[in-house]
Amino acid sequence: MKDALALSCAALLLASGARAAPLTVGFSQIGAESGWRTANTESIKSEAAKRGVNLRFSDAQQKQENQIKALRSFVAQGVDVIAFSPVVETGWEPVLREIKQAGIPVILTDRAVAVSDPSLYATFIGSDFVEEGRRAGRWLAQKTGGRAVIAELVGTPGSAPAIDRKKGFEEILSANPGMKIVLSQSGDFTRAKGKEVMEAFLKSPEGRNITALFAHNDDMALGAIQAIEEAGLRPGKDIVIVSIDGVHDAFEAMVAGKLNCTVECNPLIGPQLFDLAAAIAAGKTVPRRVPVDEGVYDESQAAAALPNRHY
Ligand code: GZL
Repeated sequence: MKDALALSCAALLLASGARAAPLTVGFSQIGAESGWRTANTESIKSEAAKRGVNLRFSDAQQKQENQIKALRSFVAQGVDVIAFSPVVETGWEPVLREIKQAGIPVILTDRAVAVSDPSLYATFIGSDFVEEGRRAGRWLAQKTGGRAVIAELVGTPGSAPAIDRKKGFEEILSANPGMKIVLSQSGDFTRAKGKEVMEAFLKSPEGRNITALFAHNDDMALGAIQAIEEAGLRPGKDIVIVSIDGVHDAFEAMVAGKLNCTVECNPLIGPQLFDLAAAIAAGKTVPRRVPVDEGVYDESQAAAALPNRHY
């Protein structure tokens, strides 16, 4: 008798569109390479716990093959929704086709993919990286009066933020002939690599003329700041520095006068991610592109903004 009652309750719940069982979401995260990524992971894990979502979380240590393995394991586990932040733009079609074949919807978070078939994912929630690059370029043009000899620390090669931030920054440079990039190399979004590459820049012939640094994320900028100081120069003064993310340590560096500007890239997408996952699992239509709100902060605003920062 009890089983029949339980079955009819579950049937009623399902008929009402409510879920009888908690949502199971498989999430493949890139890694833990930066303060931004740590905050992004925290937002996703804490929001899943708050909503009672059954989260299967995998850290790929910045390797695409690990992400593909994780996505395949989510299919084998029969999760309700798959979400992931693709480390690079290409190489995803085969596994996305397998997921589509299995009838599991896909949400892209943070970074986009380059695929020929847009039906391979349901939606993409993330920032406009081209605009972030433009914002960095516009701020630097205003700060330097359109005259700068620039070193560039590029993000992970082949990743959407590295490709698009460079594109947006160079768009602004094309309108400012007095601003030139003379050195450009990847620091892979990490503090350690950012320091190592900046050390090499400063030892190069062009290094003596650098007046500005554009770093694709704060962690590489913070590594570069250490290298600049160890070379006996003053970061934020001898070399003007603009970076992207808006992490807590960047605001502290601006208060200390060592970083001049950070363009915000909001990692706190947990609430929006699980709103989308629940809607898709309930068969609702969702927007193909969900933007993330963000601004620009420079040294003049850092002290006032720091207490209110959430990552
Ligand atoms: C941006 C994100 C980038 C951050 C880096 O959305 O993909 O990856 O800018 C992170 O800090 O490593």
